[in-house]
Amino acid sequence: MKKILLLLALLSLLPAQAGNIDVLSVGTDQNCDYSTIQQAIDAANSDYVVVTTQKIYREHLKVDSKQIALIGGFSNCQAAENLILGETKTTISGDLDDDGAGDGTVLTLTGSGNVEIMGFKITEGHHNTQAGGVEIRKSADDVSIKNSLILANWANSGGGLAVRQSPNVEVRLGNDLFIINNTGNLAGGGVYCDDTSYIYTQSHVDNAGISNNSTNLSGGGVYLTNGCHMVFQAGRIDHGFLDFRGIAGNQAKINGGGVVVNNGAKMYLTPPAGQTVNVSDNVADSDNNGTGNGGGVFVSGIDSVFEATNSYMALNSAIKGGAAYVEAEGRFNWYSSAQGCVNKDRCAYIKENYAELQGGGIFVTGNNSEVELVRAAMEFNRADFGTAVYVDESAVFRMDYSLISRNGNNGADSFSDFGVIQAHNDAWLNIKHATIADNFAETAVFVTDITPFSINLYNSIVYDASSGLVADISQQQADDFFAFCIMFHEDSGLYGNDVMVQNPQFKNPQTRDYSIDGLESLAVDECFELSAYDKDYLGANTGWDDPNVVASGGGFDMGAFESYDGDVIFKHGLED
Ligand SMILES: [Ca+2]
Ligand SMILES: [Ca+2]
Ligand SMILES: [Ca+2]
Repeated sequence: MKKILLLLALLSLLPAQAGNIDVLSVGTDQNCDYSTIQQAIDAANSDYVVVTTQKIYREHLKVDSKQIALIGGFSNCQAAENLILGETKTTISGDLDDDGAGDGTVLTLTGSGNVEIMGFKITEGHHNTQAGGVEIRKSADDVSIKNSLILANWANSGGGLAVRQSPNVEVRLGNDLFIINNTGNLAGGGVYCDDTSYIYTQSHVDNAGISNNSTNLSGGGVYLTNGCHMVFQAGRIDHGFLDFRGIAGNQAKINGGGVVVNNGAKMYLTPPAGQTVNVSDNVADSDNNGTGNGGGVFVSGIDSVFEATNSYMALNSAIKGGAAYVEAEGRFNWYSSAQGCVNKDRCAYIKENYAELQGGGIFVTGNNSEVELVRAAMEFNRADFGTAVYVDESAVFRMDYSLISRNGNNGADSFSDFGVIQAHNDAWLNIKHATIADNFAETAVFVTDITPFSINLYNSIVYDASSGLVADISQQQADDFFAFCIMFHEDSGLYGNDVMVQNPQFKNPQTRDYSIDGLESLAVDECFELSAYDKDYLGANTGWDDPNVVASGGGFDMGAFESYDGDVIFKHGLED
């Protein structure tokens, strides 16, 4: 044992009581204080327990009302007592008898006291009523876990990590924490949280992931319920092989391949500038029996919220809602701040998601269920019905300054691609400053059936002849399709007022640049202010009154992009 003067910035949770911190070492050489981690924990209080990599520790650790730092990764006890970290992590296995089957939870944290964990591989935990890897049931104080791997654990709920009965407890996920290949039999393969706790990655964290976890029911990666809050800020935009950042490659046999947000829980993706969070390659209905919605995210229940800024959802799949499924008064908000984007042209991006039935990108259903997209892009999504979006049963779909293009592929492969956006059964669509172009849907852009619906389309461009008609509605239903200040590719359905059939003069549709050529386009300055948002798709101020254009409107351009092409003097001053 060694007493140290604690001026090290290695850890942050423990108070700096200079000279009062004991360092209790665990390992197999003659300098070690203990041979098991639990012995050191039992002896410690407001101390460091430092563990060597000299063996695999087969223990079910319990930390009850102790304030400690648990640090692995030291090559021997001398290095450990001097806090000189080695290259590898210390393995703690929940398989006590080494027969290949876990026998309990690897690490259980209860009571009060801050606990900080780093430098471990936590594996082979197995428990029916707790997490397999790390179970947190704390009455007070917080937990920090970083530079660790929670790998291949099993539980009924929370295979890797579970936070239960821990009101107001904060669980910080630090850099280099990966929760991978865990199984939750009933819910939450990677992470399960069911109280008013807070799980979050800190703002500097760019290397962390909850990936390749699975469940036999719902929430392959993450299952949040009963008011739990989670913030995740790490990820990637590319698809590197064996890159486990973000929330990727998780599977659920039923709902929420990546994430379930249930019963008043909330999940926020808030990457710092220059980063993104990916929810990608997740699968609902992984057993292919036709039941399983929300490939990336499943949101259900009053006050349940999933909100993402500058994030990236790709290659998720499900029966309904390839990227996201929202029901039972849940909310799904998908925003771009148009600042600090990894890819400014596609900053908040829902791309290449697949639904076997409805809503290739998004499916939303039920009274008071709501989806809002702001400065978002949806491209290359596929489904049988609603290649991009399907809105059902009185749900609300809002969209401002967003782009929907290239969804569908004319019914090729195994997807029918009927309609870009489908609205049914009192669905309510409120779309302002959309640019909907060059999709490859069948029948029409907007598809509905004989049930009531309300489609409100303002200040937008729908230039999408490759999807057929604008809408497949009867003359009677045309009253439910209200359009104002719109440029269409055709107007056979008499869709509303101040509607023109014109080529919007996109700058370069071949490269998917759907901003308008402001010197040629009749979409410039045609509209009055109707959106609550004052920045366009790329973050430019909206409503710029081009002095060269004498239009009937109020300076607001149709579509997702405000043009400054007519501003010869200041043209370049408005870009970044
Ligand atoms: Ca065993
Ligand atoms: Ca299934
Ligand atoms: Ca304008």
